[in-house]
Amino acid sequence: MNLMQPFKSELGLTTGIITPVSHVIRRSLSDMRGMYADDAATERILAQEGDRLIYEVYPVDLPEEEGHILHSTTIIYPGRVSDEYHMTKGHFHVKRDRAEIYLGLAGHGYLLLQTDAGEVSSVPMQPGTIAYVPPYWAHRTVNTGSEPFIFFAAWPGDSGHDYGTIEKIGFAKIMVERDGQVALVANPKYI
Ligand code: S6P
Ligand code: ZN
Repeated sequence: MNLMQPFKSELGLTTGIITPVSHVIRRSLSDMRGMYADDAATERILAQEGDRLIYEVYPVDLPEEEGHILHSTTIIYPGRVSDEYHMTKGHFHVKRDRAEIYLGLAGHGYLLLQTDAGEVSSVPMQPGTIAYVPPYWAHRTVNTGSEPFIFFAAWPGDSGHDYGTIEKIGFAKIMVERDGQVALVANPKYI
């Protein structure tokens, strides 16, 4: 057995940054082409304003193996593409029965979940909210506020990430601003 030594990381509760920084995953609008409902709006923003940063992930460096508990923070910057709020790509776990825990640290948003059968659930999140992603649910987070939405996540080391299914079919519902309110509406592009 290869015995790992105990260690710790420091989490900036207001910044969401975990140190030491092993690596940072940055997703810009161009990384999410085709994921927002309004493709024309995506292309307009890219042409007129450039490639805006949508979210960043700060992971703790650990082996992606059974027995470990992977953990990270996600910072979703505020904004919209047309009327649709900034969000993560969203994924199923490759091992579909692997659950996950999210803890809201700053800002406001929603956890959107969807099953293989297309059932959708939405969980509002604010600082202090512990949101549970049960086995078999794809998950995406959305910043519906005007500040960065920051949360901590922990999940089993052997979960794996399946992005392809969501890239192909999308989420059945999207979070948009309608008449100044946050609304969960049918995704016109959902297959
Ligand atoms: C990992 C966990 C989160 C996300 C992160 C970015 O299982 O759910 O750390 O990776 O919020 O979202 P995505 O969908 O781009 O991985
Ligand atoms: Zn996950």
